Amino acid sequence: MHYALIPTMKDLSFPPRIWNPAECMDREALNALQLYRLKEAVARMSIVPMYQKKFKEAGVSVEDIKTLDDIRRLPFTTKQDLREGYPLDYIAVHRSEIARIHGSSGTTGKPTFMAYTQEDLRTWADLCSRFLVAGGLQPHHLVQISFGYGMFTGGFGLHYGVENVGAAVIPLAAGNTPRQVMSLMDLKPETLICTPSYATVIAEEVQRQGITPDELPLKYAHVGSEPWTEDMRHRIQDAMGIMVFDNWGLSEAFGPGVSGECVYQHGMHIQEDRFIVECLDPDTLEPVKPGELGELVITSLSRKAMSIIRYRTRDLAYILDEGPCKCGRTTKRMSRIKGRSDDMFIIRGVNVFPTQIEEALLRVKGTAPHYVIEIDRPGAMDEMTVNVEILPEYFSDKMSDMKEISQKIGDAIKSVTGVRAKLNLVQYATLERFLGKAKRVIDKRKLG
Ligand code: DLL
Repeated sequence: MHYALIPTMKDLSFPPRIWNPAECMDREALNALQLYRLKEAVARMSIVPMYQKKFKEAGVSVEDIKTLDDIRRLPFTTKQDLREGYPLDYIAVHRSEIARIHGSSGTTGKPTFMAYTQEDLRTWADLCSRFLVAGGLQPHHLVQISFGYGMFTGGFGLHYGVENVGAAVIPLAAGNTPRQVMSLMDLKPETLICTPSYATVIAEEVQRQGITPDELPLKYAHVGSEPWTEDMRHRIQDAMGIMVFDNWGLSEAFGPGVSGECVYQHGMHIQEDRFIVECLDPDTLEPVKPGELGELVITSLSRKAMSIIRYRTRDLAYILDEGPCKCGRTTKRMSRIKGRSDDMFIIRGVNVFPTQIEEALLRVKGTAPHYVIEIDRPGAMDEMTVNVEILPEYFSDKMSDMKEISQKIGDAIKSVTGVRAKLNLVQYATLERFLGKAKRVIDKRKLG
């Protein structure tokens, strides 16, 4: 019934700017489809002992899901639940139906495994194709994938998403940055795919080799997998003369492909026919209003191997309080991820996110986009030291010569976060470079 309400491919122009007509459904049809698939997901997961127990404890079954609001009757799933179900107790298909296994990066603990059926892999490729096309990918394009391949979902996920569009892949993977630039110059891909922090490293190598934005054939980059800021976007765009798009996802819900930006770069379109994304107050677990920051809680509606129910992502963002986008997509949009609740640190009673420090640093002319935040408690009080690289033309061995820039950085951090930080201005190219997700915070309180 619901499929008939989706516009057909014939309604769309070629070359495609919208990959899947499901991105442009009208709200009523979309809600009907979501409800149908939510019931399917609950029924599917009801055979998994972990969910049987959870549904029983919550006193809810598939028959109770009558409207979309009834999602709130369903229990949450946490990373801890998946850890307890190690290695794959939470899947809803027979082992023989598994087509691939990936692992979460384990940024904040033991890795967890994620299974996919053949159908899941096709759905996932389609999801990745959607945001790639939204950000300019065309079937005749060439794409350089500079994500790690392997258990991490970034490499393979995007690889099949690109091929699904009919475009070609250079599966270069992360590392050997001079070779990345050689490939950009010689094979001339239109699109680059990597983490935002690795994009800054590639951009830096482009500049080091004296290549101007006009000489670089690259047009677009799709970056994701870690928090980053609007200022970082501008730095990467300006250095390479390209457009950079954000995309969000997590291995518990396929991987990349849950949401992504279109050419208007104004919020990430959520693939609502495949996911329900709630934005909740992390303390009360009540929904927050559009425009208000909350924790994203995700239900994966149609993943056959594991339709995760109300998964607490710990990612903080907000749903945009706006209607359909100029690009024609009707799906809800979300802001960039402001931070993860488990990345947040408290300095003298004030909550601080690494992205706030990034925002402050990059506002100041002369800083390079490379920094490390150290937290320590030498006495009774927490202390935050921000190590940041200064570009060669602004750097001096004498601290007294750098008073002005130091003052500006200190003030910017104070104005963005509300706290004063100790600063350590270091020479350009002395801090660690990251090929994948950057590690921005060293919490010495947890080490000792
Ligand atoms: O990082 C999936 C992915 C790969 C997304 C490639 C985008 C591109 P995990 O390793 O399971 O999966 O890590 C998921 O990474 O909960 C966020 O905290 C963070 N994250 C992912 N995308 C973004 C983004 C992949 N665009 C975790 N902005 C998520 C900020 C992001 N954080």
